[in-house]
Amino acid sequence: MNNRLSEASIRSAYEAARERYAQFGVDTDKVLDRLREVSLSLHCWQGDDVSGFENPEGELGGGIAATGNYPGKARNADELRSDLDIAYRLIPGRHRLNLHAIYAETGGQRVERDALRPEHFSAWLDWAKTNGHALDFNPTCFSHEKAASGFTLSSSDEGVRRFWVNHCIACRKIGEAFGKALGSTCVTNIWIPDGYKDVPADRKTPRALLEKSLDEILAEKIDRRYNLDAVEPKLFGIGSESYVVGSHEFYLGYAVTRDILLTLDTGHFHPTESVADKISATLFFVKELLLHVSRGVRWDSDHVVILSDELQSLMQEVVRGDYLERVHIGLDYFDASINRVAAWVIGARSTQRALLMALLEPSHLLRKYEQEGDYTSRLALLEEVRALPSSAVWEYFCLVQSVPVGTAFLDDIKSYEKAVMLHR
Ligand code: RNT
Ligand code: ZN
Repeated sequence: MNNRLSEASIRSAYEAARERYAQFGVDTDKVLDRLREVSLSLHCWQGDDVSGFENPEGELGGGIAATGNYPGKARNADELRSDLDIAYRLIPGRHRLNLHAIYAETGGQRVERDALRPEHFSAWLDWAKTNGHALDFNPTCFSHEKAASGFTLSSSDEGVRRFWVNHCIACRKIGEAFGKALGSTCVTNIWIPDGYKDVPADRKTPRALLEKSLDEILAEKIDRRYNLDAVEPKLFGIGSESYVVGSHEFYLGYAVTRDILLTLDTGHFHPTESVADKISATLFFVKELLLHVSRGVRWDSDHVVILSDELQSLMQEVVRGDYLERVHIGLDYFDASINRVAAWVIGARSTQRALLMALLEPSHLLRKYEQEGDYTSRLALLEEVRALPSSAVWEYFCLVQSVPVGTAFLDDIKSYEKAVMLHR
């Protein structure tokens, strides 16, 4: 297959697309200026199936699962950074990195999670500075003997609960250090797996404990310029099918009353529920949102993101509500059955394409029809817009951003795979 397009054909297709969108009053040059400014937060954990460096051979806990055994998984921080460098080179624009606490580099020493400090991430920080990536962060409240009971921040064992509270406190300080050092606010997101496989007798007590733990974690005020806190609800996990302590209602109420961020993971709701619809609903009450762009399939909440209708609706809502400044866009999925660098690139590029399509929407016209009660024209235009040549605009964007156009990014990944990944 020849997957290379000539520069001349990309440019002429763009000119035609520009004219086409101009007929609807949309300025594609302006749209691309806006798209270029949006940073995604790439999740480090796609590169090694959420193993981390604390106990890479250990089992992944928390009711999440990375299935597959595609070769080339990163085994240490240098390999992970090298893989990330390839991924970032194939994604147009400038992007952030989302780290988890288990990606600390402790020089072969066991450092307990409640004792983690910014210096355990100094290599990540240096790399981020050198390569122009800002950082986001997450406490890791799973894959640990103190999480084996299935309860962390809501544990009724005071020692266990304290441990995880202290871990989260340590993580906020690491987030603060990242934000200060890089001059870009770090979002520190708390997700815990706590819940029951089977019907609980007491849904209240674990939630009371979680509320108490979160209040203890957030007791110290941290300058919002450096660190923002977020909490991430989930409907169910493997082994927590009947009850999850940190449910959507719990965290929505918590985020609103404590003035912190709510995280919406697109894999964490009932399959027919629209996460897109939650954007404007929640943003009346929380200042900012963190998105975990993911894809639920059956029981798995973490398939590689594709350019689905759901993803397009999500980005439409972000754009239509003029929320780009209030919505942090992170990715969250893990697939061990395909090339892991490609998984990052495919999901990130599809997210950007959905965003681009949303920015290209003639929203003024659609709104006009809606206000006039002309729902017939609204529907007709929405259908027309779906198939306008956004691909030509995307390909031109890739060209001017000096990243491969179309599936040509695969060439780079295949040669990297051959030269580096397959030797691991
Ligand atoms: C799990 C949550 C959480 C994790 C990461 C690894 O269902 O989505 O965000 O995926 O913390
Ligand atoms: Zn998530």
